[in-house]
Amino acid sequence: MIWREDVECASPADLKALQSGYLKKLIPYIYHNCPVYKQKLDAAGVKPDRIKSIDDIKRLPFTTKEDMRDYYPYGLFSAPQEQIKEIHVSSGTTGNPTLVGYTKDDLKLWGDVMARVLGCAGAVPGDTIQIAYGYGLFTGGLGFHYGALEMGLRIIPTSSGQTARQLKLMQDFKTKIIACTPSYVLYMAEEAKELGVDPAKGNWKIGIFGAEPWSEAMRREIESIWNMLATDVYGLSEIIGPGVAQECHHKDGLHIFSDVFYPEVINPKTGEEVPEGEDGELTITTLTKQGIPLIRYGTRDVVSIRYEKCRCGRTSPRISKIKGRTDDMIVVRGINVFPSQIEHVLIGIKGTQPHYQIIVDRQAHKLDEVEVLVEVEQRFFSDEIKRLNEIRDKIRKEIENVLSIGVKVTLVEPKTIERSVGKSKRIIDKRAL
Ligand code: DLL
Repeated sequence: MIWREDVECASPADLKALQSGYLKKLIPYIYHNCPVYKQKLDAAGVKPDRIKSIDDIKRLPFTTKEDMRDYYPYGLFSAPQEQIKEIHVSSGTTGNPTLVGYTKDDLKLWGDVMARVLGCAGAVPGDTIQIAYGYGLFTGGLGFHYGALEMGLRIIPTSSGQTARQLKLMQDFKTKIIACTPSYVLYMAEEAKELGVDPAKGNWKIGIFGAEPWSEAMRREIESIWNMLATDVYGLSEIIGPGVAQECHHKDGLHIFSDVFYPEVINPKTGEEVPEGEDGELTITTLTKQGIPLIRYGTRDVVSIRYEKCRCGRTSPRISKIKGRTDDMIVVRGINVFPSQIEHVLIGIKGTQPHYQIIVDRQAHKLDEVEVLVEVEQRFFSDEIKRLNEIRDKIRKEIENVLSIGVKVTLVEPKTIERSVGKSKRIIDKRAL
């Protein structure tokens, strides 16, 4: 079933007319309601009433992750606070988290685009979906929930974790669609086998996996173990959460809902659009959001884009799988981790050195593991072992507090971690992503 066939299969000219109409309304709206954007647009010499077509987007200034942090909490909002009905946050680099707020209409939009995600993956009204993305401040659980409500699915809102129970509910309620991170579904398979459940035999047919990078090899593995179609879903909190792009059953690029999230692929060095098919930073303008609309937001996700029509009939542009990041963020078990967050913790702990390394690994079908090597002053090694353990536990607790995931901390003597002349190598990612 094709959800919103009218826009997803629209001719390029009709799509452009729709986008142009939205942009013409958006720019005066943010200019008059958000002082930060007024200043940015004035500085770029943009007169809101001169915006006539989507092509004028090239004259607009970019919005960055730093802007989100610098104007925290409400600086980038265009709607008054009393109209904000829901708030989500995701981890920022240091200090302030990234905050997003939704008006009632934004929540409706979220439900709509998520219903389109579900439709694109092959769901039809009446299907049963198990939502094993985390519910809470993370946008995964509730985003899928709103979309499933909008489409009329039967929802099993398990959230993440409690794997044995997930597996039981999947069997008892004949789950057809499973939504979670790709690493979690592989982990579930392992647990299933231990519990004597054959993951290849069940009612499940479609998986909607995202929130972290995964490879074609991982897709093949998931599809053969679970005997289901494994599709990729992309999104980020700043834009809306999940609901920005989704693969159809051809699995040949993620359809980006460009009627509402206008994509450009930009060379970060020049600020110019790269030619079709070449890699660059995915940059998105939210054409219809009200609470915190963003113009030309640099996602820092590296993709390429194609505009040709898909075999499924959709004309919406397709982005590649996420090929990397323009910054040093890594995603571990669906959680965004910046090395600077760990650095921040270490700076606050006496006796540690600012030399550390993060090792991320994934044993077959196990969840990602993070080990942080930290150099501590030599004197700790001549002290009692108790002191060494105390400082190790303190570091571990503080890092876990900031990152919200379990880590292993290993203390090492000064000068153990390799020094580099240029950019230091903070992360060793051993996962085959
Ligand atoms: O991860 C939203 C989401 C929830 C997407 C559930 C899909 C499913 P954030 O926590 O703000 O939001 O993290 C966004 O995660 O900029 C990417 O770097 C990464 N990411 C998200 N989806 C994918 C994907 C949610 N399919 C950041 N492939 C993004 C690779 C992804 N990376």
